[in-house]
Amino acid sequence: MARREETEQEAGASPPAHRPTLGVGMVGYAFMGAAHSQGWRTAGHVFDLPVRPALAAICGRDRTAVEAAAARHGWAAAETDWRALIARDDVDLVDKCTPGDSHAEIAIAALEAGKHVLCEKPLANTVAEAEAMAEAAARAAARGQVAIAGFNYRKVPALTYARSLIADGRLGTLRHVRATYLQDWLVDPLSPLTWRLKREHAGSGALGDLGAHIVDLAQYLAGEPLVGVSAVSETFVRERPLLAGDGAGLSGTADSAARGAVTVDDAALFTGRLASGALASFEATRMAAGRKNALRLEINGQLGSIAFDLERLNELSFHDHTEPATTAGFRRILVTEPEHPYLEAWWPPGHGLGYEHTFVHQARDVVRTITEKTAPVPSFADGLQVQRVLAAVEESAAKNSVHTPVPF
Ligand code: SOE
Repeated sequence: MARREETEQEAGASPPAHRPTLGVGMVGYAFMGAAHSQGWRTAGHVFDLPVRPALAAICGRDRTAVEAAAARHGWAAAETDWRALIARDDVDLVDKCTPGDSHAEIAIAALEAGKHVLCEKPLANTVAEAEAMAEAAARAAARGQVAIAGFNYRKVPALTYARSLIADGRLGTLRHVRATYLQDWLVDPLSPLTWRLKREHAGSGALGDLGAHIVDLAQYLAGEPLVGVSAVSETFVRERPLLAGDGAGLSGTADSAARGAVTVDDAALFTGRLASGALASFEATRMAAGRKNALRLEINGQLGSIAFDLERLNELSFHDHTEPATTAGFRRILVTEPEHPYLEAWWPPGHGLGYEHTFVHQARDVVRTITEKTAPVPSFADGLQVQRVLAAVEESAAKNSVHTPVPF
């Protein structure tokens, strides 16, 4: 870590000067790059951290675009070669925000160069890549380096709190996990063929993009792994217009007439079994008209249930089944008290947080993990476990692609 002390001039009015810095180098500057930038920029201002994240350099292939991103998001320098970014003395941690096809190569190179790594989800495009990353992370851990997978929704205070309720036994033995993640940005068949729709770049479609989140959350909240799955998936729109320009956002602008093949799923539905025997169901789709970012979870146990909806992320519904039936029922907990996870540093009760705060919490946790030398969570091993589930889902969906008629 750069033990360079920042000067008053560099630090500005806040956060407090003379704190050592953790130099961050980010690869990628589109949607996730912008979200992670906000996290790194804000964490040291909101949380009382022993070292302050310093936005050392950002990297992208297009010089003009990456310089614009550096200026917009507050990065001190811009690089066009990720190897040069990793080699910089002022970079202690490499944050990977590019498509999955480059995760393994860059993350492993960064770890071997002695840097800490934060890598966006899904950890990789294949199990083999994720295994190589987990092995590199284990070798690096022995040298005191940290490798963390970017499952940011674990950092929603209501979900972190739900995890503690479940770990404390408030739900008793778990019976059901029900998880859906619904978006609608591919409903329009003329929405163009971005990298997210190409297997060679994204690995899979809604499954890896959205399913990875709910698989991770199910395992994180339940505190146990999925041990078997059965799946169906579909690509409803098999050809889409080619992209005009680089299409950094979700959908981008379509070119005129030319079409290309969509090589990933639009939707994946699967059921599974957790190690304890609880049953789980999952639905990940970008074809749910009207649903923008609807991540919903319900978990039922012998003693109670919790329910969560990302579109109302400051709330957690909790039903305590040990209460008299006449008064029991789901009640809404507003997760904005200073005693709730991460809330001690934010606004007074009821003032609420949003999507971007998950990235601030992620940055805070990465810094604390490095400085307090605690085990990284979620680790690359956790990311690998999710990758194995995604691969099992794809395998099962491939077998189920021929519909077996059900006799009446
Ligand atoms: C697009 O579907 C996307 O940005 C995902 O890639 C993110 O992981 C999710 O948090 C929001 O939706």
